[in-house]
Parts: sequence; C-alpha cells; structure tokens
Amino acid sequence: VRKPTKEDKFSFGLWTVGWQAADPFGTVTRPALDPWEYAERLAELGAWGITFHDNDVFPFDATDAERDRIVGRLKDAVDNAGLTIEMVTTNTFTHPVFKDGGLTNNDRSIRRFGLRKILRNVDLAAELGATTFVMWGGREGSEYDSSKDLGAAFERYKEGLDTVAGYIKDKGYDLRIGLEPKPNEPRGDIFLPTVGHALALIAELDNGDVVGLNPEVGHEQMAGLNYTHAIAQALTAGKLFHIDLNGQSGIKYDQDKVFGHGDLASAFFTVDLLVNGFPGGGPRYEGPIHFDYKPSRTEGMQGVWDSAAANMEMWLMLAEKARAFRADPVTAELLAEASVAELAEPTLAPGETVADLLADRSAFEDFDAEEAGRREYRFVELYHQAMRHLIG
Ligand code: 3MF
Ligand code: MG
Ligand code: MG
Ligand code: MG
Repeated sequence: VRKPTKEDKFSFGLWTVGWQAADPFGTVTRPALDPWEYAERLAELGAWGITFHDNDVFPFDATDAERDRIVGRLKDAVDNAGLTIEMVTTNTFTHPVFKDGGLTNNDRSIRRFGLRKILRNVDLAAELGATTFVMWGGREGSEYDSSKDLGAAFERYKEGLDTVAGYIKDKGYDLRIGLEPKPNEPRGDIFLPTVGHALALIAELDNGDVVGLNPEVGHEQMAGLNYTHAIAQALTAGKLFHIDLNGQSGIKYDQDKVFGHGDLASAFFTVDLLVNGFPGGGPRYEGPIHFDYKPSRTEGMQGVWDSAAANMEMWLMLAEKARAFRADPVTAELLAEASVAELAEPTLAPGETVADLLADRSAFEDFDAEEAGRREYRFVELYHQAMRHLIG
C-alpha cells in the first residue's frame, strides 16, 4: 500500500501519540516529549495536520508569557514541517476544578471559569488558523442522579454552548464547533451520550448554525451503536464537521485502539461512506481524516510510531478496498437486486399529493403484499461480496 501524503489529510491529536499511558491502575510507561517533537515526527510519517487541547501544549497554570513562548515554538515547528493546525480543543476535564464538569458544574463560579478557559482557547484556535473547535464534555455528567438538577444541567449546557458559538460568530472567526458525544468514562453517565442526543440539543440552540459534531468511532460503539449510521445521520443533517477515528472492541471501557483494530467490518463501511459517499449521492464529508487513538500501554516509543503509521495505513488499505468493492460489476448486480438505488427515489412521485397516494389503488387495494413479502434482497450475498473485497 502506498505511503500517506498531505493530500490524504490525515491528522492526529498531540494527546494521542503523546499519551504516556498512565491509567487508573498503573503509572506512565513512556517518556514525555515536547509537543513539537510529536508534530515533527507525525509530519515525517505523512500526516497533514495536528490537533491539540490547550494543556497538551502549555501547562494549566502557565503565565501569558510562558503560553506565548510555547505556542510560538510549536507554531514554528508546525510551519517548518508544512503541517496544518486544523482543530483545537479545550481541556475541561483534567484539573480537579472540573471534577463536576465545566459548563454544567453545580458551582456557578466554576462554570464561569470554565467558559473563560474555553473562550480564551477559541481566540487561540482562530489565531492559529484552526477551522474546527471540538468540545468534548467528558466531565459534564454524573455518577449519582441525586447530585444534579438534570433540567438545569441541560439548560446550562445549552447556555454554555450558545455563549461560545455566539462569541465565535461575533468575532467573525472561521471556526465551527464540533461536539463530541460519549456515553460514559470518566463520568458514570456523560450528558450527550450519543450522536443522536447531541443533534437533538444542537437543534435547540440559538447559535446552532455553527455547532455540529465530532463523532468518535469507539464512543458510539461503547454504547453498542453503529458508527457508520451515526455519521450518516450527522451528514444528512449537515452536521458532520469533524471525525475521531479509532478502534474499539465492543461495549467496554474507551479502548482507543488503532482505527480498524476493533470492528474491522464496521471500519470498512465507515471508510466506504467517507470515501465513496452515499450510493445515491448527497452530502459528502470533506473534512480531515483525524485519528483519536492511544498507543496501548504495552508499547514503547517504537510502538507509538508504528501505531500512528498503522492508522494511516489502515485507512489507505480500506479506502482501496472500498473503491474496488464499489467498482466491481458483481457488486453493481447485487446492489440492483437489493434495490439499493431505489431508496434514493422519493416515496411520493414529484408533485404527488397525499390525495393522489390515497387514490392510487396499485399502492394498496391492488397491491400484492404476499408477493412483495416473498421478494429476494440478497443482502447477505451483497455483504459477503464486501467481505470478499475486504479479506479476499
Ligand atoms: C475522550 C476523547 C477526547 C476528545 C478530545 C476532544 C481526550 O474519550 O475522545 O480526547 O477527543 O477531548 O477532541
Ligand atoms: Mg475514545
Ligand atoms: Mg477518547
Ligand atoms: Mg475523541
């Protein structure tokens, strides 16, 4: 398989390769490099972009001068390596002040502090040329239902998002917010657990026009859900602003494996959708191919760079196979037998009214439901045809 190039638009969070592998049961297993060292190495491997949380780059308590110096050093490295800073996000989960959340913390002074931290980082994101501002509310949630006025929590969540989105619009920044749903971890239950929940909340916002989604493969799969369906719904809603690709094996803790190193068949269909689009046309995802994975704790620095490269190679391999699957005449025959293209035809004909439908005897009175119930779709054979391309 060919080497990744900048045209592939692969990007990585600095916190991915930069994860030192401390987990709830063990200490770090890897050294910390400087942020620019990760960036330079990612560029060598063929990445196009990087993304980061404010505190992946500078400490929580950095002075303005310290912050400017470190960010400046990173920006120089990024420019020299020909990388793009395509997304910036805010850490509102590590420091103890955020243990009950930022935007939905019961403590109003902490909510105001959280908003200030986020707004400050919006300015930085715009200054660095990022076009997506991800908001993962990992600490927005609860373990104990008695701990929250849940109604107020959703009001405060909306207030916070509207404030940030309104600020972006007032400033005229070329920036869109990508909400990142997750069902749990670190909170027992996180608000906006799935893509569907987030879409529903966005529809209630005043400034929802600049708010969309950054769905993560593993997060939907932790809820037992189908990632490809989730991004498809976000796409049709015009809300798929960004993606977090990784691998997850079923309903477990957030594994953040290499993309495809979980449910491979699901990863194939995710790539198929992102590369080939909907079979009947429609909105396409044009954003970065962003990986949010963690090199497993067993890995040393060799494993860090091997696994980073593996994400990109996995994408390229799956993209090649997905294209071949769609180009194969056998696939075309099976798609026709399955009536896949027919789903893109509106159920009512152009200009047809409900009255016309009610008057159409062929649609009901003369319709042979028994005969239609006997039709073949050959969905299994069509899927198996995909598997032939995937592993054949
Ligand atoms: C946690 C995540 C986060 C988000 C990030 C925003 C630390 O499970 O996936 O990574 O992706 O905060 O981009
Ligand atoms: Mg994850
Ligand atoms: Mg994650
Ligand atoms: Mg993520």
